[in-house]
Amino acid sequence: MTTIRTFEDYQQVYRNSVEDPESFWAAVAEDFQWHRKWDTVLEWDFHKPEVKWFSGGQLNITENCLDRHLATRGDQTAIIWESNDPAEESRYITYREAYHEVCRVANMLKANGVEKGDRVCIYMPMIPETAYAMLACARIGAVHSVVFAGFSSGSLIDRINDAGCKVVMTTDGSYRGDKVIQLKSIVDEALEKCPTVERVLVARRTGTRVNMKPGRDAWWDDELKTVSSECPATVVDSEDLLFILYTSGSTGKPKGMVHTCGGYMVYTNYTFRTVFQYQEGQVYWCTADVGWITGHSYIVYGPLSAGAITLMFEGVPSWPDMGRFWHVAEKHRVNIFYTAPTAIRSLEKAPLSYVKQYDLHSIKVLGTVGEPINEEAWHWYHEHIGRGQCPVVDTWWQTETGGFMISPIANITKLKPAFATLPLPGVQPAVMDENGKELMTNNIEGRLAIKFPWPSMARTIYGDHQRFKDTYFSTFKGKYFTGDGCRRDKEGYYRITGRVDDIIIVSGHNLGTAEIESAIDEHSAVCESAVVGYPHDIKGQGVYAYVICYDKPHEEENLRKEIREMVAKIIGPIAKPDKIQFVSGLPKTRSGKIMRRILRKVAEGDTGNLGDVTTLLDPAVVDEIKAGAL
Ligand code: 7RM
Repeated sequence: MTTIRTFEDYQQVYRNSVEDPESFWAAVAEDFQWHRKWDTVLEWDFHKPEVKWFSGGQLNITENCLDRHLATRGDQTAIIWESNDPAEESRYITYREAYHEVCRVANMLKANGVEKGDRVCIYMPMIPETAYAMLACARIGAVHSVVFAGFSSGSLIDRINDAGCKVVMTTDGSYRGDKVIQLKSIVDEALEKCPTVERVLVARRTGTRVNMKPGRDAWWDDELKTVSSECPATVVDSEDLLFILYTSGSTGKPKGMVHTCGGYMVYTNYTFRTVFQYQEGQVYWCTADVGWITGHSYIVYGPLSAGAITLMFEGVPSWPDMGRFWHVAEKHRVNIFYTAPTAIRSLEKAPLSYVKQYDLHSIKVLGTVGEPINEEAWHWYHEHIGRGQCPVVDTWWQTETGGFMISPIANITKLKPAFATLPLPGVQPAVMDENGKELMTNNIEGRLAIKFPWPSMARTIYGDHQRFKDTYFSTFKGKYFTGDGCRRDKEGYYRITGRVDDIIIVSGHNLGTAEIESAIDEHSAVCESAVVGYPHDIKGQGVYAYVICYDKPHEEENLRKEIREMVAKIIGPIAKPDKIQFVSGLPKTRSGKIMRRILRKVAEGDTGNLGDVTTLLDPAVVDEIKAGAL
């Protein structure tokens, strides 16, 4: 049994998955099209580390995402596309259309010399062609490396060169709110320093004038004119590479996380269906960009392999106004809505009328991902978007894990605001203390590790297996180290407290920044906060809080006092912020994660060299923060 419909099912399935992981995952994997069944379900050695799932199995993931749906739901919508511009017509692409489009793009790649194993960089906006590009690579056994189209040419250079990409797929330009971004010229600039790239395929989106380098660059629509709309899938091995996706490390160059075909397919499909309890015909919307792992696993591969209707949105939540998400949700009668806490907090800041003017009754399930969600934002989301009636699945996972690891199961497992709650089937978490010992009881706090492999875990860092080992498998012997801190409460529910480098030790007490932030955010005047530690003569570390208010505070000292009391009440006096700086914004990366490194430096009084700030969404906030440092 692998399907979960009740809490008892969950307990039973979870128990089976831990007692006999191989039988469990073999049963899940039965539900896919394989050209050849696997010889072994799992081979692993966490010391090397080496992990192989469904070894000997042969498949093509796109046959599972497309071909197999043609008979059953060929005329059903696969992708709903909503433009950046609310006036532009939406697109509804059926499974059959998607199938032919992917075949055409796959043939275009072949015609341009791409072969099995070649790396292809995809630097494109949120348009259906981007999903086709990913699937087209997979169709012919090429390895895609999607680079978020908000990254600059410098980041693009590093990623193209690290992967040794042969081809770049891009567009003339992209839309983002009221701005047009010249994507092709960013590519041109980058390619001066990318010797491995032989071809650039350019799709039209904005009609922006671009330079086409003869012999290197070709227009996508011209290329497509001459290709067939059928392309037999290249049969690959389970452990062949599906994609590389770069994620920033705390130091050094970005890490190219490697995901392979069989395990990734099985896991993203199973977790998508299980966590959201997806029902045939429902409209599912994940607001992430395909440039992040969330877009890979839960816009493209998970939903399409499950035969779902997946909505792809090109725009931003704040344009033309702060009601855009809710407008789109109403327009397409979205049933499952999945977004990030950072988006929730920014939309919560806008007047409630932006929500109230739309009918959101179609929404049945809500989800979040990306960072710990504070309780206050959780409640706002639950009450105002979910009408108090929809479960909020707080999905904890990572680029490295490929899919959901710890998460509620919609309408089946219990919710606890700010908790990712319980491990999914096959996931065996361990909470470790400072000495590397596993804490075996409940009501404890420590570092989160995973002690058994799961099918979609990253297999290596591209070109640097040693770094993979050092980063993830050296902290705790024989376990995967997540880099996150967590608490396991009396009932065994997990709350992720943030990256462990975000743990503050105040007078010997470990405090997770996320928990303090959550408490601060409970104050009605506070919209968002970020907490870091700084050296403190007596306590070792003190608590420094950066706080954004809905309105500029009149009585700063009073408000500081109230915030301190709030934290004392919720967590305890030990966690009271020593310093509170009011700010208008926080230094965030483009995927919405706060760059605490910068905040830490400012709190330490070291504002000289803040390191690389080029990946920030809005580098200007840094100056304001420096100027107001306490
Ligand atoms: C999917 C994604 C991974 C890091 C991870 C955590 C944080 C993600 C949650 C979360 C608390 C969550 N991949 N994180 N989801 N923290 N609750 N539900 O975000 O590679 O970009 O980031 O994000 O710190 O280690 S990621």
